[in-house]
Amino acid sequence: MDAYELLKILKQHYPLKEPYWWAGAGSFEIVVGAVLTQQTKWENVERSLKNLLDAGTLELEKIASSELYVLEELIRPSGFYRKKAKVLKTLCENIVADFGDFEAFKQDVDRQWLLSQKGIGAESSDSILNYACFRDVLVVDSYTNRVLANFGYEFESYDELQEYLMSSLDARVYKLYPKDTTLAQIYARFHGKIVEFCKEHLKGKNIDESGLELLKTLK
Ligand code: 39A
Repeated sequence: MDAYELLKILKQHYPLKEPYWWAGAGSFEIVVGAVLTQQTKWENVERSLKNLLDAGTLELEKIASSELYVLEELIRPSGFYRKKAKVLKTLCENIVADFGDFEAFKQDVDRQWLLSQKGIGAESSDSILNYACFRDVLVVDSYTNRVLANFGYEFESYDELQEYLMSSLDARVYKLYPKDTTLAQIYARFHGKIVEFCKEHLKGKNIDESGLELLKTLK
């Protein structure tokens, strides 16, 4: 499948409100969202983020220094809250220890550092790199995997799927966007449009009839 053709179709049907799709792109909130969103619905993440915000805890230093049991209660809506609270607190402690503050983290962090953090996998790492740090990294997830599987494309690993898509989103994509649009932003929007498409059209592992109709020109 040519990801450029997929982007062209999704672009017509899924206009996005936010420039990077994920509200709050560039902020610390993305780091928290990227950890909490694993194995749960986005609506549950939003409830946890609101709890953290209301408690005045949605900041790097606050999470790093908060008591684990307090954090657990605040993020309870997003499930697996004991594990996620520990992962999040440890990640924040390590960001403070290794980078000092969030701005330095945004500038200097790399994928290897993120992947070396306990409980942080490829999807969370790439979400942080793209949506918080504006790096040219495409996030792939189970939605992306399932869309491609519906067209007969199977991949052995996250990295293989990512590499395949990033290489077919070539220089042609810039022509679809205003001149000052960055590649990081195009990747963010592509990922966002796939999520929005899947929320509407993915039924289990399969794309429904109206979804297939939208994508009928793809091979
Ligand atoms: N599954 C998701 C989302 N659904 C989302 N939004 C809606 C805005 N984000 C940011 C991440 N993962």
